[in-house]
Amino acid sequence: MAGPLLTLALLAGCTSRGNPPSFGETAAAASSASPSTPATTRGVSAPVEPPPGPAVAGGAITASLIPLPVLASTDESASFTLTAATTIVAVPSADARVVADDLAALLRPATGFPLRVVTRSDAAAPDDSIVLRLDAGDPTLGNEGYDLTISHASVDISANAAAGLFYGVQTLRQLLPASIEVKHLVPGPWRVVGGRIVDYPRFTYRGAMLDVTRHFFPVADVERYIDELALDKVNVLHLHLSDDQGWRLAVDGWPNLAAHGGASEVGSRTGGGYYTKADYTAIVRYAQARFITVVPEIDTPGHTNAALSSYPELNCNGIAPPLYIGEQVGFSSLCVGKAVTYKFLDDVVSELAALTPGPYIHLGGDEAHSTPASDYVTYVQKAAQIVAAHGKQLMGWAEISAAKLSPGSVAEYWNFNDRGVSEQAAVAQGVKVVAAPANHAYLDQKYNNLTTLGLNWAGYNSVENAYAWDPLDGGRVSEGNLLGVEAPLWSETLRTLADIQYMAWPRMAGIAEIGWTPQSERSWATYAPRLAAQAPRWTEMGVNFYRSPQVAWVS
Ligand code: TNX
Repeated sequence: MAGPLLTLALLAGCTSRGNPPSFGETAAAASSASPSTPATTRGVSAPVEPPPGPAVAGGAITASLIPLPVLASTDESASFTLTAATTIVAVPSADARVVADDLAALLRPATGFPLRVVTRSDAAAPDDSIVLRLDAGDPTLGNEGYDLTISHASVDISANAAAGLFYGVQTLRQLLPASIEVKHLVPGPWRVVGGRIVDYPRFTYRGAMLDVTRHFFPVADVERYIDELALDKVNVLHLHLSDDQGWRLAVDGWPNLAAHGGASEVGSRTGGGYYTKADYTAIVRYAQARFITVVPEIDTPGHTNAALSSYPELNCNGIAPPLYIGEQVGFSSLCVGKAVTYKFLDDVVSELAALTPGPYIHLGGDEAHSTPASDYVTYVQKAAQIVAAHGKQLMGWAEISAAKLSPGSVAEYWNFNDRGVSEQAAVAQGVKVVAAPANHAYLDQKYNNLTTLGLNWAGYNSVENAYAWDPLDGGRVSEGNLLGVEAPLWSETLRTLADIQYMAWPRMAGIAEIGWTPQSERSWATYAPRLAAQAPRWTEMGVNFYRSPQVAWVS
């Protein structure tokens, strides 16, 4: 199959994202889209009359896409229309079949089409089909890349691995009319503009963090957020499962953590909640089905009031503090000198590791202002050994790089006020960084002075500000030092799914694009219109996004 050089040759006519003038072409093509675009046919199908108004989100294939693909070419003379006779073909493996079945399930409610799914061993695309092939054979695509061709006769997506097929499907989804997202029958036509996309991510870690401690969110809310994240090719959900205000996961060996420590949240000693092991497993599986890896966080040695309140022996003074429902940080610490601290940690990590298929266990490590500095280093090194003993890699907030870390560890950089010191301490010992600087990536920071939800200690974080930054941090770190990016959503002020959505969207889409699209190809000027095009889709999906005045939203 096509190797990298052949791929480049095949794409000679493509719009290269490496060529800035091509954005001019893209914009021109987008603005030339009109309702009078001729109806197209393919195979033996009869001509389909376009409805009044644009049938596709814009002329250029990239007009409605987030993240922006690496390479894209538009062929407006060759659109594909989904019909009642369209077949979805998986070639050749069970992995492709799973993605094909999911695609059919996604497309059936709005179209009302049967969309038969078949598995074939040969790569030929029958007319009127969407073909998902696990035979790309192109190493440049990696495990997450895909090669998508849309012609009159078929939509053809090939990839090296199922994740790539899934991302090709998310792109196809964004190319279809927004009403494909609704769960009841709506009139088509279901047309996608012709062309080709060859695409793969910049970073392997493209994360969202959700704080379920300051306020607790039930499984169904987390699953809705996962659905929304998957559309933008986010592949990590970091769950912040413990903090001063609440402990959110049942642990068999330490039942009081959830029973007592799970009862509080900000503003309430009788609210809160926690995930049973079955709940947590349901979230992990739901995410996995969308190629999202869950990274669980048990925040230690600080941010532990809920644990100390549940088991006073973890406190140096042996006294249980009351449950905490305020918003302060930095006042609690596990007792670093006590053996029981490591018995506790070992039990928690053991159970968590058994429930978590992903490689990372995040042990927090932020803002441990009540832990003496030397104790902090001792603690992190012991905690790292515990994580390793359970077959996982340690992840922590970048403060952990004050300790000696093993190479597979990951430091999450949030504190932009330290001017890169904590991330460089990680890099200096060969540890990779996930960039989550609070002044750009924090989704809990207010958009502006009119935002009623959220905090603003890191400054206002407008939609443009959350997009227009480079995770290389002005050259403090190099591309190779970064595992990826993440957007944390802290929940001191957030109580409902609608609150989560309002703070996450549209900014999360920008972080997703930073994680996927090469830095050189990104600009606010070309991003803003594509972001604007998400409005109808998010509306159909029921996403309560913030209609920032920085964006000329498509109505
Ligand atoms: C800082 S950033 C925290 C959280 C708060 C957040 C609020 C970090 C690692 N810790 O405990 O929730 O600010 O924005």
